[in-house]
Amino acid sequence: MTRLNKDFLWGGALAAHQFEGGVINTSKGYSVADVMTAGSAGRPRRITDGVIEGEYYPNHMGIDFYSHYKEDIALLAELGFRCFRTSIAWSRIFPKGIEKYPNEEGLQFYDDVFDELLKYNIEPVITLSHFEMPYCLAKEYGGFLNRKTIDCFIKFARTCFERYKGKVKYWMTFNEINNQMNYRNDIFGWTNSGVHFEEYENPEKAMYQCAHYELVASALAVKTGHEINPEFQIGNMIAMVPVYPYSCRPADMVLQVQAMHDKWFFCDVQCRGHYPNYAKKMFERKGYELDITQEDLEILKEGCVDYIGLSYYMSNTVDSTACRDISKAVDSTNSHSVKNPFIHFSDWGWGIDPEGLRYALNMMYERYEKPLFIVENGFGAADYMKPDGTVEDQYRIEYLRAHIKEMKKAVLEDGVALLGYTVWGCIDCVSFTTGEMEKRYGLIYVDRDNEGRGTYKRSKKQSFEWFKKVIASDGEII
Ligand code: BGP
Repeated sequence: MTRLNKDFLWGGALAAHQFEGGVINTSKGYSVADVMTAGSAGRPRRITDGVIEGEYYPNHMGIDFYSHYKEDIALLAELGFRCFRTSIAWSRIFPKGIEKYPNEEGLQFYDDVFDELLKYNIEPVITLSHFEMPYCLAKEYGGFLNRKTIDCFIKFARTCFERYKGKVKYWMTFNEINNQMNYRNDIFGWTNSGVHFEEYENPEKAMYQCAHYELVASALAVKTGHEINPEFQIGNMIAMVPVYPYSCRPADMVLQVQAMHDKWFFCDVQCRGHYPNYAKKMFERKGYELDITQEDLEILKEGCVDYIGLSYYMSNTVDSTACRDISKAVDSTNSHSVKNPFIHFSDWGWGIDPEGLRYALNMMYERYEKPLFIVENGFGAADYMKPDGTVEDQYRIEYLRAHIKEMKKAVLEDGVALLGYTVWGCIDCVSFTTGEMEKRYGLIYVDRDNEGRGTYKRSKKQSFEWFKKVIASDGEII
């Protein structure tokens, strides 16, 4: 058997802030992502205090899905997509995050998008918050460092669940909730929690407090969703970056286990409904007395996820004998991180490791025995459109092929329960980390450059026809 089941959810993924546009001249409020400038020539994105005139904010236009959604969804249907993952921009529904009533124009937009998807039998897979907290909540409330933000999130989640209960079955709470473990990199704390952790006396402690409130918000959303529609499948979403020991030196093995704790932390709570012992011990050791109530612990218990959504792009490696400046380490969450000599790296330094996907899926399934859903995997490259309008992205085909092969082994040989696979950035969009258009992931090219120039015209890349065949053959022809 080399085919996956007919009900396997093949598709693509995007996030509201990276492709919708429709920020200016609509009723949408600014989100935390909307106040981030584009980076350029290796310079990181900057988080500005509000929207400042004269600065360039690439997310404001995205690729203008807001006005192209019918054309775009028709292309996804042509690919044979069975699902499409996107997010609901929180600040389109509650522009400031604190309003009493939701914004009807925003709600209607997603009704239109979901109706269009369902017209082609494409199942919407929806992330409630993909780095899209209303800017006002971050600014006025201090984001998830404030317990009140939980209520704001739940009001938003409840509104979405009630409004779309007949249209959406698959949900996820927060995108890559574990990114903020990397709290030294400002954009992760900002986009996950609306907080600049480095401004706090103990940034790590601040991060764990935010993490707790977010975990409570996530569990409460799962509970609320199930009350509204017991048929809902509500998952979490983590960035899965498996860590390898550099050698079989016992100290490397122990280090790998410790490094993986950072990767598992959020997922452990969301899947098991309680804090793992290694975290409790760490809080104790470091003297972190967090605001965690008995009621919170009950909520965590009652709000375990139905499935685990994951992104997979790369693996990392740790070496107990190496200890470097954390800001220069390959993985800035770990000072022992080193380059893996057995894998190649993309132009952006992301380690290409297809077998790591099989390894990760096995590890996760064995740990939790819950269905998994690969909701992001893809290859960022500076694609070139030839004068005749074609884009030959053979390197992307190779990347996806290699990963799909390993995914199939995990399902067909190892017995991992997997709901589906969505290619990240199936239509070119604004890159999250760089804020540029140049780092493209799409099967569909969009004529827009780093400065926002271009016609927004969509064109099929070479990978378009290839992926279409993969889906049509249930993954047999890759
Ligand atoms: C994940 C995010 C996405 C996405 C992707 C690729 O971390 O969930 O939003 O952008 O990574 O990252 P980038 O665009 O920085 O290459």
